Amino acid sequence: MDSDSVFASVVRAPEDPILGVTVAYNKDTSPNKLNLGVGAYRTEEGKPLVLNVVRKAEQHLVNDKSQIKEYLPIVGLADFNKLSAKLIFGADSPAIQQNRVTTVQCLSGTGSLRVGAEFLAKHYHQRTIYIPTPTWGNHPKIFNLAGLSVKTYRYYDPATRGLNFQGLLEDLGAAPSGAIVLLHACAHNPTGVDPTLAQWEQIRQLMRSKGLLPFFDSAYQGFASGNLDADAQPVRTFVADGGECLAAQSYAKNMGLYGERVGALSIVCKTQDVASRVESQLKLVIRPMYSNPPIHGASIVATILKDSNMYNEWTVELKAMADRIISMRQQLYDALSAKGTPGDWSHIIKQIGMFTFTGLNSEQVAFMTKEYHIYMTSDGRISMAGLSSRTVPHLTDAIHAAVTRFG
Ligand code: PGU
Repeated sequence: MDSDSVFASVVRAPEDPILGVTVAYNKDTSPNKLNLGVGAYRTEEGKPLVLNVVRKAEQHLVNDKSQIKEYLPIVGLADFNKLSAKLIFGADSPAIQQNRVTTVQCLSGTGSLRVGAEFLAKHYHQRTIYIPTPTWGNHPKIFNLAGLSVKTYRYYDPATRGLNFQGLLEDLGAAPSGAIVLLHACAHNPTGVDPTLAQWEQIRQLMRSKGLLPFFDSAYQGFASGNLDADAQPVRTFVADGGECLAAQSYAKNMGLYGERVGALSIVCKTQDVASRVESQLKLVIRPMYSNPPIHGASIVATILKDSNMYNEWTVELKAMADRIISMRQQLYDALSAKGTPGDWSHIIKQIGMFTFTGLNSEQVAFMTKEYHIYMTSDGRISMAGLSSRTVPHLTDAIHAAVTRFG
């Protein structure tokens, strides 16, 4: 009997709005089903992709008898941390040369955000964080649980399907001095809308003049433009001014290491001494949470980043993924145009990164899932990486029917 259980009063929680889409997709028996929910890269054949360079690095690790499975230090693999900081801040970053960056290996992007948030909740004087509307659905949950108070700033304008730059400046301008501001480093999720470099510069000036603390979430470096340096440019301009910031990096997308949970948190400080004290406290955050991070994924990343041949091979494979996504945008846009689907769909080719924020409403999404077996998040976001030339016509038919029916 249920009532005999000490957990009888536990109520069923809803599925996660993003990962739950995959759960529903897996239950669907239709041969035409299509998962455009989770942001995970698929090939033209619709299959998950393990990069060749990752296979090569793994082979290299298997053959290397000096590789052991001991515990890593609390902060993770030293090489991985150094190389990760170089990847995001640039090889010639003065902040790195001056040893005022501390980097700790964390459990992918999510874990890096969580460790950073816990550190800020404990040691930073302003416990308010501003996140964009909309943003990745896990952001408010991560920051709330860590004990930060979450507020929002305007970001997306549904009317233009572009950036609400004026609203953003007003909201950050009205934020209390010292507040933390979560910024998507590139390829904003879910909107696919990024500020231009000139707008970034204005954001930087405003934030520095008010002493707002930037916390970058870099989950898509290389996925926006296909170029790792170009995608890191916004972060680098904030570091170049000598100010402080945090950055959470994920290798889930750009190395296809989703399930390896490999990422890094860097905190750029004013001086080497502050950085080393900050690191000592990060260890106290990590130790009771998961003690120390796993070794395999970080070893793959370090192997690739430190070998110039493998690094170059990676950039080629990364560019190919980014290019395939860009070509999917064009194909979907062309197909909707050819079909005469009502509405302006030019945002599909203007937005960047993994996602298109289609503007389809939850009723239209539910219709597409029920009638066409197309799975996506209810906010109308589709993962362009889940699409292929073969499935563009099916998606086009579904969007056309949804828009015509519930226009
Ligand atoms: N930050 C942003 C902006 C993200 O979009 C994601 C992943 C993460 C961090 C965390 O990624 P890690 O896997 O922890 O490195 N968002 C994807 C993946 C599914 C999910 O929600 O975790 C998405 O589909 O939005």
